[in-house]
Amino acid sequence: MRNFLVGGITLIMSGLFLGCAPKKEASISDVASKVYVAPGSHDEFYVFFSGGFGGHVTVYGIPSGRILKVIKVFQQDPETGWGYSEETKPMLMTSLGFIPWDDTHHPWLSQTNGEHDGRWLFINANNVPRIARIDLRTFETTEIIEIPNSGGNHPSPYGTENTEYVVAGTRFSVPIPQRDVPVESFKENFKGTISFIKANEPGKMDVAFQILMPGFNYDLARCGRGPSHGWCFFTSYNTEQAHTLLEVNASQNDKDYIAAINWKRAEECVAQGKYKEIPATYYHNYYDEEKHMAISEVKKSVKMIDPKECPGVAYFLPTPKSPHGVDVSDDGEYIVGGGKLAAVIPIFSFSKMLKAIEQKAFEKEIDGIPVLKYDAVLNCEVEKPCLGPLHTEFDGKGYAYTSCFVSSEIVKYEYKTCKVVDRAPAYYSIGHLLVMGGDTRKPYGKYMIAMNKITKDRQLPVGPELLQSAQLYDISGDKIRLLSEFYTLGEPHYAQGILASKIKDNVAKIYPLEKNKHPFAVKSEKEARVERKGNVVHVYMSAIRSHFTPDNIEGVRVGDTVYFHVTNLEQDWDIPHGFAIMGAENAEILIMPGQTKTLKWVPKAPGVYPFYCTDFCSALHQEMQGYIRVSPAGSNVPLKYYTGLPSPQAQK
Ligand code: RUQ
Ligand code: CUA
Repeated sequence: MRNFLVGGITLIMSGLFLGCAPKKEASISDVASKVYVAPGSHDEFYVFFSGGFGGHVTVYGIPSGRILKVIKVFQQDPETGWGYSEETKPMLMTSLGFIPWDDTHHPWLSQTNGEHDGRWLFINANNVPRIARIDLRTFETTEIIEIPNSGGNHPSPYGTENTEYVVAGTRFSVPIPQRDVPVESFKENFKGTISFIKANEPGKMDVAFQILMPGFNYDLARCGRGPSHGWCFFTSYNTEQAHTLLEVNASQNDKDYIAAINWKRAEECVAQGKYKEIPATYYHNYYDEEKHMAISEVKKSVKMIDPKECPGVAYFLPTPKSPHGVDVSDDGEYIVGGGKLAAVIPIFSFSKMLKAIEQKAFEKEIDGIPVLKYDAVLNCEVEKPCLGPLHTEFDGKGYAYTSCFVSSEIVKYEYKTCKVVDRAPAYYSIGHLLVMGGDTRKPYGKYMIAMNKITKDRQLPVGPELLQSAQLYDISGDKIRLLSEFYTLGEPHYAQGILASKIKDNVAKIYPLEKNKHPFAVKSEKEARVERKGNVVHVYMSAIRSHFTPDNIEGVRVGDTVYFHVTNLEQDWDIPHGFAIMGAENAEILIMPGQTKTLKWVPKAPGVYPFYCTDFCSALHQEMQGYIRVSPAGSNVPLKYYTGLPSPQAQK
C-alpha cells in the first residue's frame, strides 16, 4: 500500500516536472529570491525567538533566516561566562536562591504609542516566575525581576502600549501566601494573581500591584491599544479548579473565561488605598553598565488588590473552550480567543464589552468579578476555522491569522466579519505564529512566521530529538505563500519581529573605557597588578592584541582563591578577548572592548597552569597566553608578576 502510494506520487510528480518544468523552475527561483539576502547585505527585520527550555533568546535576520545572536537570559553560559562570572551571578538570584535555569516563552518588544520603539525586549521565565529586560543597544540582559505570589509565569510579559507595564500571571495557582496545605484543599486555599510590573525605566522594574484572582490557570495575555488602552486581557482554563489529571478534569466546562483587567482602575484603587500591603520576598536584579556589575536588591512586600474591594477592576468574558491565546486587533477593538478545544474562534468587541458593563449584562459573579453575558460581548464567531486554534496576529489590512495546532495550519479571516479567506499548511503542529509587528497598532505585515513543534521527516534525521522549525510565509498578497524553513534553538514558543532600521543605528559597538567604573578595572597596562589579601589573590589584568598583562604570575599557593579581573583595553568593534585557565570548573569569560569581567579560580594542586585567550583576535592570537605558578600551601615563594621582562618593582 505504502509503495503503491509513493509510486503514485512519484508518477504524478514526474508528470508535473515533465509537463511544466520551466514554469515550476521560474516559481522556485521567484520564491528563492524573496528570501535571498546577498552576502554582506543586511536583512530587513530582526526577529527575536524565545529559547524555551534553553532559557535564552535567539536573534535571526529575516527574510534570510540567518542566525545573528544568542542572548543569554535565564541560564548559565560557559561561552561568555554569563551566570558564572562574578559580575553576572547576582542576575540569577531569587527568593529560592540562585536559579541558573528557566523556561522562556514570550518575547515582547517595547512600544510607544502602540508601535515598536526599539528600546527593549522583555521575556518571561515560566518556572520560577520572573521577567527579564534586554537592552537593544547591547543585546544583553540588563534587568530581571522576580514575581512573588505566583506559579508558572506563562501569560507574560505582554506589555501595554507605552510600556507603562509588562504583565505576569499564574498559570499554576498556588496557596497565597505560600504555606503547607493539602493539595485537595485546592478550591479553598489556591489562588491566582495577575501582576503589573513597572517597565518604563531601566533599572527600576517593580511590581506596581497584584490582583487576587480565583484559583484558575491563567494562560496568555494581551494588553489593549488605542480605544482599549488601559485594559489587559488574560485567558484562563481549568475554571473547574481541578488539581489532578487536568487533561480530563479541566476539560469539563464548555466555556472558560477571558479576564478583562482595567489597570487604570487598579491604579485608582491603589491611589485611594483600596489594597493591602502584604509581605512577599522577591528579588530585583539589574546590571549597572558603568560598573559592569549586577546588583541584587530584595523587596519585602507587594500591593494586593482584591476585586471585591475594587469594583470595576476585573470582568470575565465566557470563552469556549479551554482557551489558550488571546489577542487584540491592531485597531484595539477586537479580542480574539483561541479556544484550543473549541469548534469556533470567538471574536469579542471591546465597545460591546464596555456597553455590557454599563448595562450590567452579567450572568453571575465569581469572587467579586462579574461574568459578562457571552452574546452581549460577542462580535462574531469564525465557524469551522480549523482544529485546535491557539494564537492570532494581525496584518493591518483587516485580516487575522490564527495558528491551529491539531490540523497543522494557519487560517486567515476578516476579523470584523469572521469570514475565512485563506488557509495554509504548517509542518507540523504549529504553536505560536507571528506577523511582523502583528501585535502593534501598525503591523508591518509582509512576512509571517509559523513556529512548529514537530518536524519529523522535514529534515535530515539526527537521532530521537529534532529541532523545532520556523516557516516563513509571504503575506503581502491575497494568498499566503510558504517561502522557506529554518530551525531554531530550544523551543521557540513565540517570537517578535521588528524593522531592523528601528534598532540598528543605535547598537553599541564598544563599552567606552573612560566610563568603566568597575572597582577592579585597569585603564592601562601600567595599572595591571596582583594583590594578595590573606588567602585571596586579586589579579588586575589587562588584555589587548595580543597579550595579557601580567602574563606570568608566581607566588600563588594551594588554599588561595584567585580572582582574575580582566579588562579588555580595546576600543574597536568586534574585538573581544577571551580568558580561560586550566582547571576552571565552569566557564571561560568573553570580555567585550572596554569591559571588565571576573573569573574565580581555586587552584587545587601545585604546578604551573597555562591560561589563554579563547577568541581569535589577531594573527598572533595563538601567542596570547600566560602562566600562573601555584606553590604548596605555606610556601614562601614571593608574589611576582610581569609581562615581558620581570619588572624591578614587581620583584619586591
Ligand atoms: S505557548 S503554543 Cu505561548 Cu508557551 Cu502557545
Ligand atoms: Cu585575544 Cu585571542
